[in-house]
Amino acid sequence: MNFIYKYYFMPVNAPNEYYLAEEKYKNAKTRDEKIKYLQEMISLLPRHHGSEKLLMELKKRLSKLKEQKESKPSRSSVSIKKEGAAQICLVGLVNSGKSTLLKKMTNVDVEIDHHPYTTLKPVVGMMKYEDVWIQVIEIPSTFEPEWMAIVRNCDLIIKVIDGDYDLNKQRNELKKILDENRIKIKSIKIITKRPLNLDKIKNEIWSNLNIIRIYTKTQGKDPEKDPIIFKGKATVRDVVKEVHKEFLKHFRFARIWGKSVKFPGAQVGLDHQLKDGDIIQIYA
Ligand SMILES: Nc1nc2c(ncn2[C@@H]2O[C@H](COP(=O)(O)OP(=O)(O)OP(=O)(O)O)[C@@H](O)[C@H]2O)c(=O)[nH]1
Ligand SMILES: [Mg+2]
Repeated sequence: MNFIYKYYFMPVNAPNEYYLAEEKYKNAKTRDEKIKYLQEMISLLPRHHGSEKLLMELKKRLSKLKEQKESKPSRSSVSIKKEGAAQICLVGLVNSGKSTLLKKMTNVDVEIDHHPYTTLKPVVGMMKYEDVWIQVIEIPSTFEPEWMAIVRNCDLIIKVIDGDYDLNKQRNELKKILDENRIKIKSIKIITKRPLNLDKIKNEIWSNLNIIRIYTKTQGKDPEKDPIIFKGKATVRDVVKEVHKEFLKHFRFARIWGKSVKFPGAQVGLDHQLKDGDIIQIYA
């Protein structure tokens, strides 16, 4: 995947060996391997004006890697524990503005810099949407297999497209990367480095997550503040099971207030399909 460098830097006319080393570097699983191939890349890179910037970046990466303690890849380091109502991943080419977007969405303290590859490990933030939290993860643009495993497991991908560069080229590159990693997860696009309407983005994310929030209530009381969260679809049966499995045996009917019924407090059975925001009172 040579495009990352080719795309952002002047052509360096590197020999094929350089790109082979780069490929090995990208596929390297351990820090030692990465260091080895990065050193190879540095030694193979021709020295001229057009390659200065790239050389500097490679050296910066090498010193960062050397500073890092060797950590054995383990399953626990691969997955990030899901928190909140959903997990979404910011996937974009290097320097496209992922960290800046993450900070705007979640206020997390993340390093933002004009140097490429500032983010080398996934960064997690929590974004509030109305009364729920959504976990947002920046995926490093090295697209290493362990990071792509996180993407494969998330609920929605945000393709981060740099508004300063060729949009189509980036879309194609991202599609290629996701295809290569056999990732078929629903995605939306955000173009960065342009005026950003955060509320609009949050609404778009929410509507693509297909999350259903259901608020239970008991007679004469206000609905619970914290909703029960369902993905995709939810019936009264799902809610009853969630509240207490025993209730299923004694279930008589439920009353619903919200979008799934024609009038407030309508009486429904176990198979009734609920909608986001519905309030339910169970009679058992
Ligand atoms: N003017 C402007 N600059 C931006 C915007 N978003 C990002 N940048 C700049 O673009 C550069 C890269 O931003 P980051 O947010 O670090 O990008 P990234 O995709 O996280 O970068 P890596 O982690 O290195 O892949 C920084 O210099 C940012 O200040 C934006 O909306 N407007
Ligand atoms: Mg970043």
